[in-house]
Amino acid sequence: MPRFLPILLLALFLSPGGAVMAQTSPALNIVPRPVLVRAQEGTFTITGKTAILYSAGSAEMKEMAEYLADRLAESTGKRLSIREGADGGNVIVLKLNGCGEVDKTDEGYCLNAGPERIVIAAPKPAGVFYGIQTLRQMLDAGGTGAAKVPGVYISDFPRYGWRGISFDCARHFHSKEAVKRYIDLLAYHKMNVFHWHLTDDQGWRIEIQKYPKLTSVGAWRDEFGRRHGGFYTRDDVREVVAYARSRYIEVVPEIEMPGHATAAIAAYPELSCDGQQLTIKPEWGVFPNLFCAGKEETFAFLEDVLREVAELFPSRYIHIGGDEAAKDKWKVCPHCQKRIRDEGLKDEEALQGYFSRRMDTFVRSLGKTLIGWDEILEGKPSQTAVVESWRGMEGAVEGAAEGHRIIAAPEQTNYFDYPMLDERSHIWWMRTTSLEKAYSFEATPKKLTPEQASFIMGAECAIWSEYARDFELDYKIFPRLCAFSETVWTPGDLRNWDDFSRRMETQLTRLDRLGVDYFTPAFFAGKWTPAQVSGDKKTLEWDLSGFITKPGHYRFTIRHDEGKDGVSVESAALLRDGRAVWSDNHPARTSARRNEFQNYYMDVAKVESGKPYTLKVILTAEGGGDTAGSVWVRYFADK
Ligand code: TNX
Repeated sequence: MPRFLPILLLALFLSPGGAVMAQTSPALNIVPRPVLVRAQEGTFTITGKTAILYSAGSAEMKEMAEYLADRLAESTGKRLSIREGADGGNVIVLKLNGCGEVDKTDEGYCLNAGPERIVIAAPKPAGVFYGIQTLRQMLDAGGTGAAKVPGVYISDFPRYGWRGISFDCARHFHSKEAVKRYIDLLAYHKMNVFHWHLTDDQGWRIEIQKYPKLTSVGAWRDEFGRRHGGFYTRDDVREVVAYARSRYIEVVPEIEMPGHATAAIAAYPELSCDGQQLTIKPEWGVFPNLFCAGKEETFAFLEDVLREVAELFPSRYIHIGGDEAAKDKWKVCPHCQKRIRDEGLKDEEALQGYFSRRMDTFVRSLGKTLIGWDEILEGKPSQTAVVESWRGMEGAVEGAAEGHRIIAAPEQTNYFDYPMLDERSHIWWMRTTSLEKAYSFEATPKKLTPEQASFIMGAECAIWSEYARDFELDYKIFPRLCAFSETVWTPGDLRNWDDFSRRMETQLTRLDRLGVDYFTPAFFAGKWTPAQVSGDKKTLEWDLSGFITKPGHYRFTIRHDEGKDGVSVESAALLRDGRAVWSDNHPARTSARRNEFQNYYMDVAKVESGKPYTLKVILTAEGGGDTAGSVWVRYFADK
């Protein structure tokens, strides 16, 4: 008898007969937590003879059966046979039919596991797909053994229909393979939207046939002497969309306008107000390079682009960004000023309203619905426009009051580019978001009326990639994405931080199995004291032999801890056997703000074991040398 059975039977006994019960099995530890989990007698064992059965006559269900067979082969090493039907012993049955409560949504399912068979039933294929994810998590639970499923009845459905991530592939390009891997990880957490941030100041990442320079020029930049960039061809996009679709994930493209447009303008300078030639820089922030709202050519260009985008993405939506558009250039542009006069607009803010209303009309003419960041509210967009609230939840409250549908993505809890609390930020002003804070997110503000609340479609978390190359994405996204997935799937009254953190112990072993390099604290490698650094420039060395053990990426963090003075770092180098194998000579400092730090990244192609590795840092204490600090190391596997 499984260890948890007595507890569950007790819970079952205590709960009112027939009612939907909320308790979850301690040994299953599914994330996001299902609506109802009830233990049953017996255990199902997957053997070489187990077959997967699917509803007759459905090509989609056949594909689903194949998907399940592929995933089970990964986790159990056994490739199961597949056939049509619903009967038989030692079978996993996937079938399309209703099962009570879950029928209220398009994505609910029930899973019934007994000694003879596992049945996953759902009114729609998406539900069957989520039942499969639950089954995968049961098999990946580590402790239970990869081929055994405890007897259980699960009835489950999502709280929100929009459960997404906003994924920035513009600041740093992320390979198609990386994108597909995240799509799989989203599916594992029952998420269904991949909001693809494809254009920004630092890069244009999608091939547009009519404007080849967007990618030949706009997709590349010099990053401190190294060429960085890349883009997705039309075939890449089709491949990603199809891959996501087979995992019930809608890919929503975002083409930013009028701001965050430097890369496009670098390719086609005539799109800006002053026509100046720009270069794409590897610097972050808000830039004044907007598409010109006065010239008709700009609109013709953007409409051409969106026409191609609409053709490539079957999504019902197109995201046009709209955030952080600094209006300096519009203020002095004769074309924009003429537009303001001709259209009787109040000012440049109203001009952005004009801009987004025009794009809204065009997007609707393509048969799609526009989404914009909460800034678009200032321009009074049409009623159908969806508002994505990122500057807190004010945009959600205001937008819902005005009758707009809402996606909640408040930066305070949902931005996973912000460091975890215990890591601290290397930029003193940057917010931090702990796992617990991510878990506390609520997509529906309490002050909404029931009617307003019905406009909340759901939510997104976000990974902005100014500071994230491929190998660092896992570390930022996980485990916070697990918390997020539960905030959008699980009913609010079933959410509980202690219960979640307990289930996360199992979930982390699953992430290990999936090769996810989730957040773990860096290792302490050494420190400096005021006595060591006061006075002139000093050279400090710390032994890192114990840390540099395998190829991959290493991050060193030089951190100020105590004292009123900062330090200026002239250079950092890694020595192997006394000789530099890596160095970074760009000046950096950690100011006296407590725990401010500098990160350095080193790519190690090969490690010579047995040789001593030393980190050598040349630095000068500022002021009177009242400063103490420490050095931390973390390893990142290649992704
Ligand atoms: C704000 S969220 C932005 C992004 C940045 C992000 C950094 C939003 C609509 N705009 O452009 O990458 O902050 O966290």
